[in-house]
Amino acid sequence: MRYQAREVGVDGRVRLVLEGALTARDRVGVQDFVLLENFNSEAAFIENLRRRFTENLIYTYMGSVLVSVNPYKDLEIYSPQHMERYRGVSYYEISPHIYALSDNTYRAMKTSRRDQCILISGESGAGKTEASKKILLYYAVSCPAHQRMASLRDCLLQSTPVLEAFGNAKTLRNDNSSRFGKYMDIQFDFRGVPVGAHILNYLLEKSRVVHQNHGERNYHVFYQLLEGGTEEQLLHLHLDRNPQKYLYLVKGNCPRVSSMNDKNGWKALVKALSVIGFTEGEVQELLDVIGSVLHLGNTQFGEEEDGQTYVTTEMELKTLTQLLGVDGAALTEALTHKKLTANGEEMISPLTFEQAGAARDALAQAVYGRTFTWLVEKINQSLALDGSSVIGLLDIYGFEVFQHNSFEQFCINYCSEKLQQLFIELTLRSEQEEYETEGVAWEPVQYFDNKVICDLIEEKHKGIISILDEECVRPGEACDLSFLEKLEDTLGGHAHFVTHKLANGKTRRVLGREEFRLLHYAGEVNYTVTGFLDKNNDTLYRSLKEVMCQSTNHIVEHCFRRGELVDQKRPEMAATQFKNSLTKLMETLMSKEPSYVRCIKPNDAKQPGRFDEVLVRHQVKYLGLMENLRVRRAGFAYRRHFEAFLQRYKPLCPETWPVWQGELAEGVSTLVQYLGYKPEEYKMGRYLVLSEYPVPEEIGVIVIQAAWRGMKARRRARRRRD
Ligand code: AD9
Ligand code: MG
Repeated sequence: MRYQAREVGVDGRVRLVLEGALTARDRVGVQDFVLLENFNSEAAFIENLRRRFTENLIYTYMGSVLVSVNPYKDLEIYSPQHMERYRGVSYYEISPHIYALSDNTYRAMKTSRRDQCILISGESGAGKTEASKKILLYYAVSCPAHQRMASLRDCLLQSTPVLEAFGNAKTLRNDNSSRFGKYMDIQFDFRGVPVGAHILNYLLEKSRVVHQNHGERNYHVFYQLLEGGTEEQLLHLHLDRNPQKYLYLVKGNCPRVSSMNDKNGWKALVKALSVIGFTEGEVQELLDVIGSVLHLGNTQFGEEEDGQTYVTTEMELKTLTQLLGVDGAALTEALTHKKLTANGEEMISPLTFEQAGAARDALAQAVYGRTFTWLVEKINQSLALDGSSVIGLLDIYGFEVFQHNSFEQFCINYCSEKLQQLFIELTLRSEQEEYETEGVAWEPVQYFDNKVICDLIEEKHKGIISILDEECVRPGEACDLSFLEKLEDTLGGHAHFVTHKLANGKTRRVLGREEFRLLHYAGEVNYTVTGFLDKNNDTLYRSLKEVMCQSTNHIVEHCFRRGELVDQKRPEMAATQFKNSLTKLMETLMSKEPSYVRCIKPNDAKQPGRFDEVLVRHQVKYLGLMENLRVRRAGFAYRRHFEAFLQRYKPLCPETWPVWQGELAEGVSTLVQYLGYKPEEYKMGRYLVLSEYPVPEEIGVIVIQAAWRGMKARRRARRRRD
């Protein structure tokens, strides 16, 4: 039996009958790639995406994976009425939607009592964050809630504008690019009521605070404050509305973004902070921190003839010390000198002009980065309550390539590799292994396994991160270039690693002497090693930490703990910390039942209605969508243990209802034959029944209802007779 699905549009109109209505299908394509006649053809796959995109049908299924194409315009498909339409409805009854995936995941959590997670992937600007916001909205609005849970719902929704203001920025790829990773656990009680949540944040791109590439901006919050803050607030912070006055905001030469309204962003942020429960005092201190970062950026140094460095911007420094709540003289001293401890004795040594500038930038990054973590902690406090089941939601930075790629892109793209690895692990590989275990005849589908690139980056002793760490602690002349040399020595000849040196001693012109190229699963990226060591070391002079520890601003004081000063152990370096947190994240995700949203970016111009086939084809390729489809098509997307299958569907067949006395496998066979499955549409494994389609549950419901009605009618008739 092949389920005949109509595509009921989100507007409620029937758009197409999948089987048969060829004219409609020609126009809007198929709603599940599994139904594509020519499922081996990449051209047919992309044509299907294009047709749907043209009709504003941005979602398409591939079995239970949801493929989403960024429309770059607001579609009227996310209202509460749309949510209502998707609640409790089977996948195939209505047009594919992010709400359908959210609802199915929710129901799977409730019925199976297994923790779920939704993994959203795709390159920068493909629509991951928008997708995660829609999912969150769905749970916050459409799940059953108690009166007292209303505040939790508000906090959940309001966490987004806060984290976006502080953690998102305009890049060349995306006007609202996430510069941090976010994993959120939404906790539900045994009735399915959301009762709490917890956010984990991953590596914020701190370097953006002090430097932006051309055409990019610093974090939204700075522009929002200058544009939307009240006169009194700006007066108190000694800030001017013109972002051009702040050196930390001018590097990208892009103070305004047409798609962003900073004033409204500020209003949303202030409201969100208040809903989440930030006190007025906390908000004021938070503003002081934001203002202090801008003043720090304008703090300049001069050089005496004897080489001594001094602060030239006295007024800036005065405001800075007021806002940070620290001693002015101590801060000046710490910005221009460093403390060294040798043989138990403390020595003060002056910083050069360049070193003082670097110390200032390191302080700005530390203050901002730690404040961001404090914000996440505060939000978590407002959401904290444990539930019995969890839906995890992962929205993390997407693969990105710029003209100039540094340590940050290296970490972001490494993260993308790990997520792809997880996808392969959980879909392509495990599905195929399951056929073997089940003893089902199967023709293996070939796919590119990016483990080789993950290993190249993270392997102990030999991987790029290990080599970087070693170089960071090597005494003597270690520098970015010596790191590159080490990479060449250890990894030269690796199929996914390239530098300007060729094996025959000649040089490769296309790469600079400070660059290495990684052949990522999603494309080639040239990384410039400049700054790798510093960024990985992520050091802040001890004397600056000491000053910050004494701050009267509670946020700063909380962020710079005295314990840090006495701790002799060297903290893990940035890349290793990131690697370890990703490993933990992968473990968390592996322990849950995954659902996938694969986001596709239709064009690089961020414009609606433009479908760039070359760009889309590239994404379809590296996301492994064709392989994914082949696995689904060649195999059986739906699988159930015999017992669970019988238990659920036995009312549909008179021979298995109410009790099946024989062998489980025999009962399942009887049932599927009764349901009209053709032999090629299902397979019996050792313990599982595998089928191309799920038994449409609504059929079950209708039949059960009919049976009940029949039974009741018979009873009534009997009563009347009696
Ligand atoms: V990054 O890796 O964080 O740089 P994302 O998160 O994948 O990236 P994002 O969700 O921020 O991309 O989407 C980029 C922009 O596309 C948004 O700011 C919207 O303007 C636009 N977008 C994305 N999805 C939708 C949508 N479903 N409806 C309307 C959308 N616009
Ligand atoms: Mg994002």
